[in-house]
Order: sequence, then structure tokens, then C-alpha cells
Amino acid sequence: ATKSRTRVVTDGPRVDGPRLLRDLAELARFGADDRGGVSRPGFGRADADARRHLIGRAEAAGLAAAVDPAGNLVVRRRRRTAGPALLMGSHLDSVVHGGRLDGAYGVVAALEALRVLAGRDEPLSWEPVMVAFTNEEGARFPQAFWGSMALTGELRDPRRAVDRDDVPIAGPLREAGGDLDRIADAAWPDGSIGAFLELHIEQGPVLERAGVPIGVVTSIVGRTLFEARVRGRQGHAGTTPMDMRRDAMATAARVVLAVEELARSGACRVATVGALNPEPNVPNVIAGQVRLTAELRDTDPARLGAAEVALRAAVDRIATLTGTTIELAPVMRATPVATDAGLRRVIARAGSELGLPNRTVASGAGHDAQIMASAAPIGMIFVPSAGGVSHAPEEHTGDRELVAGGDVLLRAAWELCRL
Ligand code: HGY
Ligand code: MN
Ligand code: MN
Ligand code: MN
Repeated sequence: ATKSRTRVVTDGPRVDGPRLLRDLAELARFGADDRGGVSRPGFGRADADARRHLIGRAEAAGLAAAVDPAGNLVVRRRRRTAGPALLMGSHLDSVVHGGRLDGAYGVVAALEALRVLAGRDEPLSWEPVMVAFTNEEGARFPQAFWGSMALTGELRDPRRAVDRDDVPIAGPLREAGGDLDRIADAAWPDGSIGAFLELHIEQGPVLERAGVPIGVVTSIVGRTLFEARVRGRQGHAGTTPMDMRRDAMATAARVVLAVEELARSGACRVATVGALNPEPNVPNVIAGQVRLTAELRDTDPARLGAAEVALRAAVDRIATLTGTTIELAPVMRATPVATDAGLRRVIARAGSELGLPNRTVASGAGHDAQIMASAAPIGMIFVPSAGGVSHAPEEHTGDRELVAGGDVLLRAAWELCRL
């Protein structure tokens, strides 16, 4: 923890706390689910409705809203400076049975910061811009970080993107206001972004345990996501002798354990199979095919690469042993990144000037910021997560802490834009 001697100041912009909290509560209606959180997978109906709602909020504040060909929502002031953008935001999509804060909080706070800055009418040399990235989570279409990768021109093979039922992305993208034929136009020119700031809940226990309201993020974990397809032979569960089977389900189970073992043996920090789709998924049928995801995370790119090699070797061994074939295709690679040292100082100073204790913290979750790092210096602000819980309906952060995080984002943005 850093002990700061910075004097608390009373000047400078502050967010409208009740407005920020109200916007957040309204957004939670889109995809609200019966377990208390939200289910708002990218490119679904609720995601599109949430985006439309936010466009309305932006326009009601006199701001200009536009959706780019990747489905990203970009909100700007109507009268702009010619300077580079200070881009602020996060994502609107969620996991299935997720919380109401992951992503949405950073978007709503960015809109609030932009609203306040636009209302001050003071000369700025950087242009504050809000962005809500599309499909950060990859809950339905597994191409996580879709929107930020499109904005940085790093989207690989967008035409091949399908969901787990092999539905192509073109239609759902169009419904989200995007256009696959023009997806390359979503990329911003080199040098157009001065910095990217993302405010997010921590999703871990560090800040709450330390009793510190503001986290200055130092690094973001790297993540490689694969889709594996196990192909065996479908058959009758009663009549096919065990030695004549090529059971895709039993094989998939071995793959699940091999992925877990990668992390247990220390090859990488964490490794997870989160999704499994057997076919035909019926009790008395030997599964003919199983699709599953495998994701590996580490803060060291070399270890992440080595873990990928080890995963391939393990999968090949399992295929030989079981007489099945297993295809392992990378869906998304996000390298580990450090945040910008200068932006860390700006964020810490903003916190201290607001009288908010702050400390450094590393992110084990992925964020659009790590994709944006290839295009601009990035900074991230965390607020505490109750019990460290996230990707679950119980995700919670107190109102005061939510508003405090918004104030830090706004103050950091104000300092950067006035430069
Ligand atoms: O999965 C992640 O780390 C992020 O929440 N998308
Ligand atoms: Mn998430
Ligand atoms: Mn998130
Ligand atoms: Mn039968």
C-alpha cells in the first residue's frame, strides 16, 4: 500500500453520484435474471437493448452516440477538440448468471465522466470519449475481446466466428448495429488515442481485505482460449461393448482433467474448461462429438506459450489412447500487459487528492484494457468486490465505493484532458 502525502483538494469535477447509481440500476434491468444478477451475453437481445438504452441516455445529455461496424458504442461531445482521444470505458455484455457490475460499471462511470466534462465547457486538449466494447466475455460467441480487438485492428478471422450451435456472427452482429463487411473500418488510426482508462470492480479479495477503496492496477493476466472438438463414434449405450467404443464424452472428461492438471502441476497459473457441449447429449447414447473450451492464464508470456505446447501434447496423447480425434483451435490470445507508469501516477494522485486511500493491485481477470495496450498507454482503476466474488449473481460493491471509483476516473480524465 502506498501512503500518500498529497493534500486533499476541494476543487475539480465530481460525478453526480445518484445519477451514476441510477444509470447502473437501470442498466441491470436488461438481461436481469431470476438469480439476482444479469445474463447478457454479447450479441443477444438484452445486450442490444442495453446498448439502445445507453444511446438514449447519452443523447438525452446532448452527447453524440454511434455504433461502429464491430458493434462498439462510442459516445462523444458534439463540439470536439482536434486532439487525441482520452478513451474511457469497458463492456456491456456479461457472462450467463453474472453480476450487474462487471463491465457495466466501467461503461456507466465513463458516460458519467464524459457528461460532467462536457457540461463544464472548459478548453481541453485531449477529447474525452466513452466506449462500450462488444462481446468482452465471449459467453455465447467465444471470441472474447471482440470489440476491443476490432478497434485495435487485431481481430483474427472475424468471418469464421460462430457460436456453439455454429450460428455465424454476421446476423447477430447486424442486430447489434454492426456490419461484418465493414469490420475493418472499426479500427482507429494510429496515434488517435492518447490514453485508455478502464474502471472496473476488482473481482478479487485484495482491496476489501486491505480496507482500501481504490486499486491502481499494475498488470493484467495473459489468457489463451481454445476450442477443442472431440470426435468419436456415436452408438448405443446398451449394446456397444466397452472395447468397441470411441466415446467422445469419456475422452472429453480426460481433456478436462488434463487442462486442470496443467495449472495444478504449475505449468501456468490457472487453467479452466468452462463450457462443454456433447452431442447428442442423451442418457442412452454414446456421445459422438463433444465441443469444449479450454483457457489458460499466466502473467508470463513464455510460460503461457509453454503451457499451450504442453496442452497440445496432452491432447494428442489422449486422442491416441482413446481412438478419437481431437482438434484444438485457438479462438483468442490476449498477452499479459503492464499498465502505463505515468497513468498509474495520475490515478493514484487523483485518489489521494480526493482523500481516497489507494494501493497497487494486479488483475487476474482479463480486460479490454489489455487489448487497448497495443494502441495506447493504458490505466485501470479497481474498486473492492464484496467477498472477492464475480462472474456470479452475488457480485456486489457498496454505493459509496462505486461513486468513489467514478470520481477517481473523472478526476484522472480531467487531468489528462487539460494537459
Ligand atoms: O474472463 C475474464 O477475465 C473477464 O472477466 N472477461
Ligand atoms: Mn467478466
Ligand atoms: Mn469485465
Ligand atoms: Mn432404442
